[in-house]
Amino acid sequence: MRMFKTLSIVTAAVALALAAGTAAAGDKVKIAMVVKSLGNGFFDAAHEGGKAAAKELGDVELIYTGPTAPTAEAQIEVINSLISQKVDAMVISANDRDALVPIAKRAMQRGIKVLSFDSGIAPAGRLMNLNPSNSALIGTKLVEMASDASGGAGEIAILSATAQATNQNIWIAEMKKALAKPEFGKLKLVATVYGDDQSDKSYREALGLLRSNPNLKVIVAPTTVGIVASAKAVADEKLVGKVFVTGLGLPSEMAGHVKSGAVKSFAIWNPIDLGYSAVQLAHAFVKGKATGKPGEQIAAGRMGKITVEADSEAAMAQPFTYDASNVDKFAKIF
Ligand code: RAM
Repeated sequence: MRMFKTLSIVTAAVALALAAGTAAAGDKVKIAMVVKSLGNGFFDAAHEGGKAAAKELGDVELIYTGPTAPTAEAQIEVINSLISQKVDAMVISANDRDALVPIAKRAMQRGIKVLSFDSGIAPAGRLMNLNPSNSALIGTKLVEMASDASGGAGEIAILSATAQATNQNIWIAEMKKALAKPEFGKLKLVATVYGDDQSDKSYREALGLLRSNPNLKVIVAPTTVGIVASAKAVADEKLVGKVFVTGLGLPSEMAGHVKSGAVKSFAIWNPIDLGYSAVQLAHAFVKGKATGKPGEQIAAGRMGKITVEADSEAAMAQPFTYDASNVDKFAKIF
C-alpha cells in the first residue's frame, strides 16, 4: 500500500513535470523557414524579415534552413529532419512544385502547418502559398524592361534558376504571354537556359548565350543569382552597351552593374517583407487564427492584413523598379 502510494506520488510528479514541460515547449512556436538553398542573398534578406517577425511576436523560435544546392531531393531531407524535430510550422520556398507534396503531406498529417512562400508547393501540399507579387504583373514587368533595354526590338534570351522552380516557371510562362502581345512583337525570344541559382553555372550559361547568339540584345534573368552572373559575363566579354541585362535582382548586388552600364533597370519586391510576412502567417496558422480559406484576411503585423485568394494563395506587393537614380539608396537595405 505504502509502496503504491509512493509510486502514485512519483507518477503524479512525473505527470506534473511532463505537463510543465509541454507547457514550456508550447510557449515557443517553432517555425522553420526552408529556403531553396543556403548562401543566396535573397533568402538571407528573407531570413532578416523572419527574424524581425519572430522578435515582434515574442513567442517564436525561428529555424532558418535549406539545402546547399537547390534540389527537391535535398529539400525533402531537410523537411524530414524538421518533422522529427516536431516543429509547429514550416514556410517553404519550393524547388519543385510537385515533388515536395508527399513529404509536405506527411508533415501536415503530423499536425505541422505547412505553408509555401516565394516559390509555391502545389495546393495539395500546403495550407497556403504566399506569392511575392501578382505573377502576370511580374511577367509583364520583365518583358517591359527587356523592351526598354533593347530599344523595343531584337533578340532576347532568358537565364533562369532551376528548370523545376515553381516561381521562375510561372514568370516565364507569363513573359511568353506578354511577348505574344502586339506591342512586344519586335522582341524575339531565342533561348531559355538554366543556371540553377548557382553563380558559376549561371555565369557559364550566360557566356554560352552570348557566344551562340551574336545578335543577342538582352538577357532577362528572373533570379537574383542569375542576373548578377549575367551582368558579370557581359562585362567580362566587353559587351557592355551592346548586350543589356535585366530581370529580378537585389539592389545591394546590382549597384555596380548599373554603374558599369551592363544593367539599365531591374526589379524586385522587398525580400525582407516577404520573409516577415511568411513567419507572421505561419504563426497565425499555429495559433488557430488562420485556415487559408479563400476570402480570409490574416493579420500580419506591420504588413497589415493579407487576403487569401483562390487556391489559398496570396500576393504581397508590387515589384519595384531600380535604376541609376535609386539603386544606391536601396542597396543599403537589401
Ligand atoms: C532567386 C531565387 C528566388 C527568387 C529570386 C527573385 O534568389 O530563385 O526564389 O524569388 O531569385
